[in-house]
Amino acid sequence: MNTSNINRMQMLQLQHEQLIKKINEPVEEGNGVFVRYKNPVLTAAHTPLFWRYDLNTATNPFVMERFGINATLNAGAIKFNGKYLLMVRVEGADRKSFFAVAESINGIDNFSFWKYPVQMPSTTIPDTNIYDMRLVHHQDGWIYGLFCTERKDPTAKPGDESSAVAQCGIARTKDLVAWERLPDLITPSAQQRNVVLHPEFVQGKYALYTRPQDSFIEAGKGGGIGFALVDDMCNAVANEEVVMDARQYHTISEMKNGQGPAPIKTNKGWLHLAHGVRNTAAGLRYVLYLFMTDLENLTKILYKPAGYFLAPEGEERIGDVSNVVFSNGWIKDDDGTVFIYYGSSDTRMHVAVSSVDKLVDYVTHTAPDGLSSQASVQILNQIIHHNEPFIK
Ligand code: M1P
Repeated sequence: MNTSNINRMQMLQLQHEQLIKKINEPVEEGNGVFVRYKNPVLTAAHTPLFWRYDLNTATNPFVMERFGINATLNAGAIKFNGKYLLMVRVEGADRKSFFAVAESINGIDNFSFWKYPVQMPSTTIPDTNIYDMRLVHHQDGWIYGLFCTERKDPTAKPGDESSAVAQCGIARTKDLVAWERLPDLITPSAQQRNVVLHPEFVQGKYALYTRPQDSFIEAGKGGGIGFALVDDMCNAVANEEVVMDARQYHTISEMKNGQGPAPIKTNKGWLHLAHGVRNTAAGLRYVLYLFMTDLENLTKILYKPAGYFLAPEGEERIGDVSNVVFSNGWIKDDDGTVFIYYGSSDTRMHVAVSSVDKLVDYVTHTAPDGLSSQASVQILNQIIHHNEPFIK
């Protein structure tokens, strides 16, 4: 061990501390609906050095990484014991994802990881990859984590090493440390991803937002965001899935869509955050959108503004899977502030801040998609006409 390697370790530790403690700043220019924050709240470089390096310079004389972290993305979120907690999808250099909790006292910066990642038990069929957890503190008292469990397709032909099956894994906890794994959700669909538990009982049952899909990537006949009821989360079987937010031609979600985090209850309705996917010559483009459903009839959409609410911008546009924003976590504070956590391009995590009042104003006062160029011009003309007395 020479002095330059001791210096390198000290330098890494200093840089890591500076990164974690970096103060985040709001980006002032915006659309008035939310405020983005300048720095990502989490990147691969935020993961602890004691995960990535052997800190013992006697056994790591070259101060090399021993475990590579590729990305920190698509985090579930919850306020727990007064702290803002992210259940982060951490992806190793080996392409396997796992969950780890990072906490902050203000929700916008200073996120630091708990010492150990989540040791998620498996079912009788071991998971190959787990990701994108939605955390929900349910009315029944448990905190549930619903996530995608991915396994090799047992029907894959010899030589096919990429066909996979996605299903909804379910686990519950009281402390986010010890997890009880429950059997995977069973639905009428071949595969599932983006399944989210509604926080309240509905007709005495557990309610789920689903995303039926024909295959691992393609939603196919799976027409959009579904809704299903199950009797028991310890043996979750949905016999029927109703598509409540259908995909539509020439919209931001013509290829796919999926529920984001669990909806937020407001006095006007349930506020939903979701992602929509469309195809382009440059590949799939993932954006976020909002909609609101009826407080009693959960599958009835009351408001759905046209187009996206938040789309990739600047560095968000580039990463492992470029042109993607994806959210599966938001936190509503008692004062109505809403922290929207989103992953960009399957690489890093960001926060945008808004409020229940602003989001409700946005969903209730933005026109729905008229589904044609002519309809868009009509909507624009109405706005211009309304503004006539104020135009200088
Ligand atoms: O790569 C973009 C996203 O792709 C999947 O989402 P969906 O099933 O809606 O296409 C997920 O793997 C998600 O994690 C990822 O961000």
